[in-house]
Amino acid sequence: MKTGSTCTAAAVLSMAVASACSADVWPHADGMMKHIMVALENQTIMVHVEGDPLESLEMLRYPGESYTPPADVLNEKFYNSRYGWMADGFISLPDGAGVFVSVLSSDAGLEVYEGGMRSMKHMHTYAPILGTAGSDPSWLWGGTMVHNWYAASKPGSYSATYSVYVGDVATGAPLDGYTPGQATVFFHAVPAPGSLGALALGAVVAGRRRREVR
Ligand SMILES: [Cu+2]
Repeated sequence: MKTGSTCTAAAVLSMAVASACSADVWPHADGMMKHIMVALENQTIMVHVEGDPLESLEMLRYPGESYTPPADVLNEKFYNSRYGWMADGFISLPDGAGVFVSVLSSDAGLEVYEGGMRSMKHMHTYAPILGTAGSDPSWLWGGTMVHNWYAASKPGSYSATYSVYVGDVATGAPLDGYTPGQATVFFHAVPAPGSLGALALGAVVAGRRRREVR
C-alpha cells in the first residue's frame, strides 16, 4: 500500500482516519489541574485554592500552532487552563440565583476565554469573559467543573482577583443576605518552553553546586 495516500482516499477506508484528516487542532491542556473550590455555608461563599494559593502557574506559548476556531483566540499567545472552578459540596440556591465570578482587579494584558472540562476542549466556547475584549466583568459560573483559558500576548507576571458572589441570573446583581468570597490567580508567561527557563534553572543549579563545593 502506498503511504502517500490522500486524505480523501484514506477517509473512505475508515472513520478514524477520516477524523484524523479533518485536522482539528485544539489548544494544549498541559499541567495538573488546580481547582478553586467554592462552597456555600450559611449564605456565605467560601473560596479556597487547592495546593499553594500563591503558586504562579506557567503560561506556555506554542509558536506556529493555529487552533481550530473558535479556539484560534489562543493562537501565538501564552496560555494555560490549569485553574478550574469547582463546587466544594452541594451549593443550594434559590430559584433564579447563580454563582458569579467578577473581576475586582486584573493585570493589563491578562485575557480569559471561557472553557469547561479539560477533556471537552473541542466543546468550549472560547468566548472572551471577565472583562476580556470588552466583555462583562462578571461571569456566571454554571457550578460544574470549568477550566477557563488564561492567556497573554507578552511574557511577564500576571494576576487577577475575583469576587465570587451569589447573584440574580438575569441581572447579575448580588443577592441580599449573601456574603461574597474572593480568589486570586497568578501566572507567569515564559518566552519558550525549555529555553530561558532551562537556562535560569541551570544557573540556580550551578550556584548551588558552588556552595556545596565550598
Ligand atoms: Cu478540573
